[in-house]
Amino acid sequence: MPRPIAAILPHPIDHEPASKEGGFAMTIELHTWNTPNGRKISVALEEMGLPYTVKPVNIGKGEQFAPAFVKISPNSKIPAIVDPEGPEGAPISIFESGAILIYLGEKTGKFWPADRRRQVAVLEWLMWQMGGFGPMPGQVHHFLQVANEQDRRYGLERYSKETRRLYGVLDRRLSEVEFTAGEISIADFAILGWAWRHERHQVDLADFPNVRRWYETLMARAGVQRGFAVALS
Ligand SMILES: N[C@@H](CCC(=O)N[C@@H](CS)C(=O)NCC(=O)O)C(=O)O
Repeated sequence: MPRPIAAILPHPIDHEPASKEGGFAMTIELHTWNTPNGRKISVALEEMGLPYTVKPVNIGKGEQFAPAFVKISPNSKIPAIVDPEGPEGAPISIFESGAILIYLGEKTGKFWPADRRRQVAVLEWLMWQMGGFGPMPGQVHHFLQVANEQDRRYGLERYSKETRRLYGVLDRRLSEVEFTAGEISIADFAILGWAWRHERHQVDLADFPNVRRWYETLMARAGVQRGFAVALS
C-alpha cells in the first residue's frame, strides 16, 4: 500500500518547469530545503520536465521532525517527494534522494537507461555518491564549525583527506568518460549536488581538472541552472 499523502508544511511554492515535454499532468510535491541533497532533486525534476511544487522544510527550525513530515520521511531528513500519479495511478511518497532519483528516472525514462547493463554503471556511481561523496564532505562542513581547536583539527584531517580521495576517484573516472556512467544520468545529478558545495568543503576544482570539465558542462545546462535557481527555502 502506498503511504498516505500528508498535506504538510506551510509556504508551498508552485513551480512550473520551462519544459513539459514529458506530458505528466500531475504536480509532484517536493519537500526539501536548500542543501546538496535537496538540490539533486530540483535539478532532476527540471531536467526531466516534470511539474512540481516546492514545500520547504526548514531543517534549521526542526520542521523535519514534524509528525506530518515524518510520515513521508521516517528518517526526518530532506528531500522527500509525493507523487499523486504513482504506479497504477495511485499516490506514492518516497524518501532518500537516491530512491527518488531512480523512481523519477523510471517514471520518465530520462537519465536512466532502459538497458540493464547500462543501468549498472548508473547505480554504481549513484551509490558511490550516497555512501561516500556526500557523507564525507558533509562531515567536513560539520567539523569546520566545531569550536574546539583539537576536535576540529582531528575531524578535518580525517574527513578532508577522505573527501579529497573521493574527488581523486571521480577525477580518474571522468578522465575516461564524459559523464560518470558514460552518458548523462541521475548519478551525475546526485554527485553534482555535492560538487556544487566544493568551496564549502575547501576543494579547489583546479586540482581535479576532469571534475572541473564535468562540473562546468553540467552547470551550463539550462535545466541544471533552473534546478539551482529555484527557491527551496
Ligand atoms: N541519505 C539521505 C540524506 C539526507 C540528508 O542528510 N538531508 C539533510 C540535509 S542535506 C537533512 O535533512 N538534515 C536534517 C537533519 O539531519 O536533522 C538522502 O540522500 O536523502
